[in-house]
Parts: sequence; structure tokens; C-alpha cells
Amino acid sequence: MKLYTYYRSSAAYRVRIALNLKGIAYESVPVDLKPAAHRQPEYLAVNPQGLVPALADGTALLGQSLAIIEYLEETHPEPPLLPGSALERARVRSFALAIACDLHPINNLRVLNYLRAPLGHDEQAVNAWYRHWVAQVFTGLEAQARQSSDGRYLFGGRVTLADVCLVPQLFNARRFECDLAPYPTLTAVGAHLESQPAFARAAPAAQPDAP
Ligand SMILES: N[C@@H](CCC(=O)N[C@@H](CS)C(=O)NCC(=O)O)C(=O)O
Repeated sequence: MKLYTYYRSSAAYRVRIALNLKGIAYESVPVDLKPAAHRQPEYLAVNPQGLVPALADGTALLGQSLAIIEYLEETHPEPPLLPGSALERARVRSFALAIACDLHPINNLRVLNYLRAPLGHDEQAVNAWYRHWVAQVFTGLEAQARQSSDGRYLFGGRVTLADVCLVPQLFNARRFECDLAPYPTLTAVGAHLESQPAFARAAPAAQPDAP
């Protein structure tokens, strides 16, 4: 498999974690978001949505990190990232989707760039936007995690899709200097997961395109 990735992309980070957890060997193909390589025809031929990541499995190409992870889950079921019962799976997906659908899209690079120009907001306002939405979503997730977590994993005492989404989002939040003190459960789980080899190897600093 080939993963079209950018070291700091949290959506690509999710897929890197899932690939590592499942022990799937892959080749990294860096797509540099800074000069907007993701908008060039070469990359649009890979992923017409113009976003990173994309996965190539043989001749098949896939975009959207959660669709890719669900594909990996079905094609490489071990170890499972979704639990055994319908209710548990829905809870894990609910947590993951709060990050992937509610939080990440409104703090994405293209949204922040649009706030800068043409809307004309300065860096202080852009950072305030970013931190506001992190706080909104993390507040609910912290309350949920207090109920479900054993302090090491979010659900069921083992790694799930929810953990796979949490760690990259914590990385983003730290990058934008969000105050994480109100979320002790999320940060404790994050600290435990980041020490696991599959997560550590997926970290931005460990990527071949990291500066
Ligand atoms: N929902 C997509 C989001 C992908 C996405 O937004 N990726 C970011 C990097 S984390 C990106 O390519 N941003 C480019 C841009 O916003 O212009 C997924 O989960 O794969």
C-alpha cells in the first residue's frame, strides 16, 4: 500500500496509526501542503477531493481517513479497532465522528486560510477561532471519556478508532497552544497511547517528510 501523507496532517496521522496497529507495511508518499501540492493536478488525479490522506491499495485509490480506516478494518480485521457489539461500536464511532466531522473540518487549513484571506482576520483571531472549537468539542468528549475510559484507552480497555482519532487531535491542539488542563482524562489517555509503538511511529516528528 501507498499512503499519500503529510507529516503534520492529523487525518493522515489517523491512518498511519491504523496501518501500524494492523501491522500493514506501506510506503509514504509525502504531499507538501505548504506550497499546496494537494491542489496540483498530479495529486488531484490521486484524490480529486484535494485533501490528504489518500491510500493506494494496488490500483485502488481511496480518500477520507475514516473511510480508509473502515476499509482497513474490513480487509485486515486483526486487531479490531471497533468493538464487538453494535452499541459499543456506535459509542466508539460517536466519539471518533465528533473529532472527524464536528471539530477537524472547521479548523482545517483551508478554513483557517479563508479566515485570513479573504475575510481579513489576523493570527490572533484565527487562533481564537481554533481554540474556541477545540474547547467546545473537547468539553463534551472529556465528560464522555470520564464515563468510559480506564485512563489508558477511551473505550473497553483496548485501543479503538476513538483513540486513533484522539491522539492526532491532541497533537493539533498542542500545536495551536490550546489549554488542555480542563481535559485530564483525554490527556492521560493521549499520554498513554503516544508511548505505544504504533502511535509513536505514526507521530509527525517520526515521518520522513518532517523538517
Ligand atoms: N475529512 C477528511 C479531512 C482531510 C483533510 O482535511 N486533510 C487536511 C490535512 S489534515 C488537508 O488536506 N488540508 C488541506 C487544506 O485544507 O487545504 C479526512 O478525514 O480525510
